[in-house]
Amino acid sequence: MSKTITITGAAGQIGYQLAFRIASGQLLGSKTKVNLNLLEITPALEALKGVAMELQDCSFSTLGKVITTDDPSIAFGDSNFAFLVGAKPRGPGMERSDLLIENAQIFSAQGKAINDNADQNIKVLVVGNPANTNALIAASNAPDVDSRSFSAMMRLDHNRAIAQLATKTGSHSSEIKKVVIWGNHSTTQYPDITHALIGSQKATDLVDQDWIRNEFIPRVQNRGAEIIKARGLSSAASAASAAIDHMRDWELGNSQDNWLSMAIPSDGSYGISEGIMFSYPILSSGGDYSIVQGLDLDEFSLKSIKASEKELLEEREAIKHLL
Ligand code: NAX
Repeated sequence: MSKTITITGAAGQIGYQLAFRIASGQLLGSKTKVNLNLLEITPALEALKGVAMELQDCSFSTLGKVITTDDPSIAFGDSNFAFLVGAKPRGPGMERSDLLIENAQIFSAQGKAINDNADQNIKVLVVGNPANTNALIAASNAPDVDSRSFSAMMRLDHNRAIAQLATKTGSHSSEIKKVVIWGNHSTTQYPDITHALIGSQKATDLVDQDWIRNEFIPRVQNRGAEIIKARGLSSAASAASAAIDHMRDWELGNSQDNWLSMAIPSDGSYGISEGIMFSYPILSSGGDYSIVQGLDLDEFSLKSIKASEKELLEEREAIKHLL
């Protein structure tokens, strides 16, 4: 069996991690051959060639063909899985609205290329920021592909929340279940541990509200900035790892006593406006996902979720001409 996987921005920091992990079988296992279609902007094609040469030099048993290109219609040709990582970074003096619009153009073109060239059952994960709204734009420019095939990455935030809770409680991350990140991949996201379990104990019995509200939540919301301060560069290996976790669990399913956090097109669940790419607690099985329904949300949770929804609605308003 072989699958075609597209990575955009493949010569960038995250792309450089992602390509090798996927090529070595860490996404689809050792029995599936992967063909990699790597997309970059024209000035980065030479660097991308170098990435392809290194991939070749690994002699991975799971790697099939590697294509390098600056043409989205080639990059998304027959693609089964797409990681949309390449995006325009925020430059000095650039407003958030300019960033939204510049990226909107990239993701509308890529949405069209997916529509016209990819496998119709493709799964798309948008990593490039502003990820949720970029995913919305890509989905709305691919009218022949089910919008549920598009998602944005919240898994890094999800993994960060688990790691913080594990450190605080002296437990291992593998013991922690039912953590959720609601909303937007931005500082308005709501990391929620009100339903979380550590082993068989409720997380909220092991940590106090003061820590949750004044340390845990802001720490997870601002972890990206903390990494930049320490490393001088933004998160890359952890982001690539989270991207693989997201796509693998979506395709292969996750343990049904645990939840994922994925930004997916809202269907109105929990009173969130339909259509925006909102992160919910998710269960995945048989290559499809569902939103965990019926959770009790306290007043603080509802307020936090609504604040993130408001930001996503404002982002949608700023790029509505491209939808
Ligand atoms: P880099 O600047 O290292 O790499 C981005 C690459 O994308 C560059 O090589 C660039 O040439 C390429 N590119 C730009 N426009 C393109 C286009 N139209 N088509 C194809 N390629 C294009 O950034 P990196 O650190 O890899 O981060 C990539 C994106 O991920 C950024 O937007 C970043 O903000 C975002 N992140 C999202 C995260 C999430 O959790 N959703 C976390 C990590 C990361 O910050």
